[in-house]
This record gives sequence, C-alpha cells and structure tokens, in this order.
Amino acid sequence: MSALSPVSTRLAMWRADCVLAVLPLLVSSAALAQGTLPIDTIRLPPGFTISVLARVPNARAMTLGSEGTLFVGSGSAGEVHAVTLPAAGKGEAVVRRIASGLRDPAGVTFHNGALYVSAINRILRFDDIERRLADPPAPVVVTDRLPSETHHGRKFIRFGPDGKLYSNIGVPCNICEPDSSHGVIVRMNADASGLEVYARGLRNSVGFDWHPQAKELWFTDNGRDQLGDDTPPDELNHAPRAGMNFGYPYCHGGTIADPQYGSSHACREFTAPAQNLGPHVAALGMRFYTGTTFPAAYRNQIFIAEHGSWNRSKKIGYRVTLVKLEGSRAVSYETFAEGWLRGESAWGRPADVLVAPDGSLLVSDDTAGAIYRIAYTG
Ligand SMILES: [Ca+2]
Repeated sequence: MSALSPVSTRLAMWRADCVLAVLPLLVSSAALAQGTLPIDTIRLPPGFTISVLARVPNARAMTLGSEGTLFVGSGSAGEVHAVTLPAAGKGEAVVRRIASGLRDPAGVTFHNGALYVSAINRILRFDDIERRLADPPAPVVVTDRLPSETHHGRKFIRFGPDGKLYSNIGVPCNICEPDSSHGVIVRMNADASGLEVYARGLRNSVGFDWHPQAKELWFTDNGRDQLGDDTPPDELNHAPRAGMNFGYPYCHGGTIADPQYGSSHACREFTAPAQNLGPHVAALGMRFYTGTTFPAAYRNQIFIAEHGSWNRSKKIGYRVTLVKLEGSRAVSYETFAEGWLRGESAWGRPADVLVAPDGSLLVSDDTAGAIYRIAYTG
C-alpha cells in the first residue's frame, strides 16, 4: 500500500471519527451468489469441487461464531458482514451487513459470544452478536491504542488457545529498522490489558493459526519488495514460544542478507522460516485443516491464501497453497487451488481460508467479493 495522499488521509480520519453507522442490511442470498464469476475455471486436486457460497463485498478475514455464523471483515469497504451458512451445505447462505463506516476492518475473531473487529488502531467488540444479527449492537471500543499507521496497518486478530487476543503490527514501510512496537505479533488480554510482544522480526503477518494438537503458533509473513522478481520468498514461520525473532529487516528467507541492513546482524542470529513460500505471493490467511471430510492426508496440514504478487514482472500467487508437515517440520509446499489468475489478469484474489463446520474449506476473495466453498466429494 502506498502512502496516503493528504486528501485520502483526511477522508480516512473523517471515517475513523464519524459515529458508526450500524445498519443491518440483507445484502444478498445465494440465488445471486453464483453471479457471473468464472468459478468453473478454478483447478483443484481430483475429488474436490468449488462453489460460490456467498457474495460479500471486499471479503477479507473470516471467523466463526459459536453458533456457526460466519463473520467476514473487509478492507477499504469498511464493512463487516455476517453469513448464516446453509444447513448441511444445502440451501442458501444469508448475508447481512452488521457494521459499516469502519476504517479497514480487516480482522475478525470471536470470543465468549462477542465478535471482535480490528480497525487499524482500534479493536471493537460486538456483544452477543449471534442473537442480534438483525439488530446489531453498537460496538464497545476494546482499545484505540494500537499503532495508527495505515501502511501495513490492517490488523489480523485471533484468540489463541491461551485465551489471549493476538494481533500483527506490521512495519510502516517496505524496508526499515522498526521501533520495538512494530514488526511484531502482540498478545493481550481480552480487555486489551497486559499487551506484550509475542514474536518480533516480522515485516507484516496477515495470517496465523495454532497447531490443533501442539497448540503452537504458525504465521505467514510477507517478504520485502524491490529486490527483484524471485527474491525474497514470503515465509511460513513457526513460533512455539514467546520471544523469538524472525529476522526482518536484516535477513530474509533464512539466508538472504538485506542489502541495506544485513551487515549489522547475521542470518544465524534469527529463526529461519519453517517453509519459504513463493516470492511476492502475498501469503495472507492460513489455517490448519481440522475437518474430517477431506482425505486423511489433509488432517492438520496448512492451507494458505496467496493474495498474489504486484512487485513482479510476471504475476504469481492468486491461489490457495498447501504446506504439509511431519511433526513440526514442513516437508512440502504445493498448489491446492488456482485459476483466479489468467495470464497477467486476475479476476479474484484469495485473502483468507477457514474450515467450515461441515469440513469444507471456505476461501474469501476481496477482489471478486466472494466466499467460496471447497468440498471433497470423492
Ligand atoms: Ca523472516
């Protein structure tokens, strides 16, 4: 994201300051969902099928409520939507807009009946939301003290198995030596007290999840730009404990010294990625597959939404990839779903992945404005 012009900065500030317009609105039903998206051009492994579950404008991060409602954040659209999934995968999803006028509400997570939504420097909480989808409450401001830069300023938020609320805080630059509060993943109590850095040496992580059995954190990190088409890689990292440093801005991909900053710290000082991903693929959301309806080989393996490159002469990414683990070691990195990129033109961009209650894999797309459902039908 480039620096905002003064005019758009004023607009962003105005949007941040204005009273939230919380207007429930039935946006669409699945009857409209298939639309004109060329979904049949998506290529998947044998036995898998993809369909459009719902149309959701600018769909970014996804989370599930305890009663099964899918919540979807957005970027510049400023909206949050609730999707009531069809029972047993049949029938139509119902999409409701439950918040608007927010500043880049890209992150959503659910805890104790409440939906938490990030909005750059703020985290908001919508209490008892699943009982109030048609009449959403005004949000409670959990905190407004996260960093307010818009460059890498969207916050991906999740509650961890320790009950803490985790968020990325990206660096406000392409490459720079950040202060101690940027280039990190932080965690805090649900009321935003007790904030501490969990991991540092990141450029910008827009997706993380915990291994379903080991309960250890894994996260994607987006590599720097302007080092050529094929370097550095994006990263999948493993942070089993607090206090680890993953190398930015000194070392990229475990072995690549940064031309500007690499002389002051060696790569061996840092934790290398568990898996190097494609260069500039923009790895965003990731989830362990915890369902039971995909073949057993997928159980507890990692799906990654690759939003797609801009800083490359030939585009790559625009796909969903799969990293397989043996224990806590990554052993393969392969394409799972592709076809949003046709030549040098992309009709859609995966932003997040989530395992639905029925074991299907949901994929959000902020460009086509869609939630896809990938099912195994054998
Ligand atoms: Ca790194």
